[in-house]
Amino acid sequence: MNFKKVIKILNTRKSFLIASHINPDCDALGCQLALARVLRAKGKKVYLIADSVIPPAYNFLPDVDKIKTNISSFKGSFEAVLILDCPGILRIGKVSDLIKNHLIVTIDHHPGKCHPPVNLCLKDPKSASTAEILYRLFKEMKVKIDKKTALLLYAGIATDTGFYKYPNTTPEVHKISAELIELGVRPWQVASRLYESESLKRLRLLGLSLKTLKLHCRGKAAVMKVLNNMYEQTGAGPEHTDEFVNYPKSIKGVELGILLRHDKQKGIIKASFRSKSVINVNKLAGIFKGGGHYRASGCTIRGSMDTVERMIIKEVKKIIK
Ligand SMILES: [Mn+2]
Repeated sequence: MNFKKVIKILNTRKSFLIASHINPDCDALGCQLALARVLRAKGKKVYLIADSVIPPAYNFLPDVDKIKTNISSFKGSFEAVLILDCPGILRIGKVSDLIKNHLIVTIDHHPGKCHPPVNLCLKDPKSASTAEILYRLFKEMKVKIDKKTALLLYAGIATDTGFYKYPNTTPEVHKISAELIELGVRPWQVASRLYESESLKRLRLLGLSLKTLKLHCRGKAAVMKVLNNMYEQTGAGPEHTDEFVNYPKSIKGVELGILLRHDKQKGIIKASFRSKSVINVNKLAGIFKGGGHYRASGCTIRGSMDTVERMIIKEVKKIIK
């Protein structure tokens, strides 16, 4: 990876807008916040923005409440845009309206090309998380990583590797994590905030959703659904469905886990795909103009739940013969 051009932009420009993908995960948010801390320490002006509700599970990330989510009321001028954990403008929602005619840099670990227009694309699909790329960038910049920045990077690395259990977990991932722990991160605290801080309404939503589990393709694919009436019954929302997709994937013999959920936007179904090993779900999501990684991807499809399910299963049957 060539960090030089990115470092030059970070050093010479004075103000930045930092964005990430819609429906942000811990890597996306952790990276936005970590880079903002480092730039602010260098005396730069930084705006953080996201066109999404921030999942309440990530409230423990330092300064996550400083990320502005009201795009239409955003006022601020900046010299460069940094898009993190995302290949470019097609995945950042309405933030794309704010950045026309700006210098755009993307830093990402998803496979495939950056979405134009982008002036500089720093990509490393071999990195398990964007936080891992940022860690290397900070080293290259000779930044002294403080405890809060260490926590933000650790949160991204730990969650994007499924807490060190997905196939992207390399020795390098452990070495970087070890250093972040030496800098003061408490792994159990992060795990506890993420996995032992469930809200009752989220668990009730999960309970209803689990009842919809259905196997396809001789047990090799599993579909789980979250419907509007379940949100109504439990008081939970789409922002509480993070990680639900791991349940269909967790069934023995299932190679492909699928989560279909109603969204706040009417007539839209959000689909998430997870592959245990051999199925490339980045390709599957691509059929529906979505994307992601080899083993984790998603897309948004217009239509009723039944129609969308049929469309997806039709494609899945072509993949799992
Ligand atoms: Mn990521």
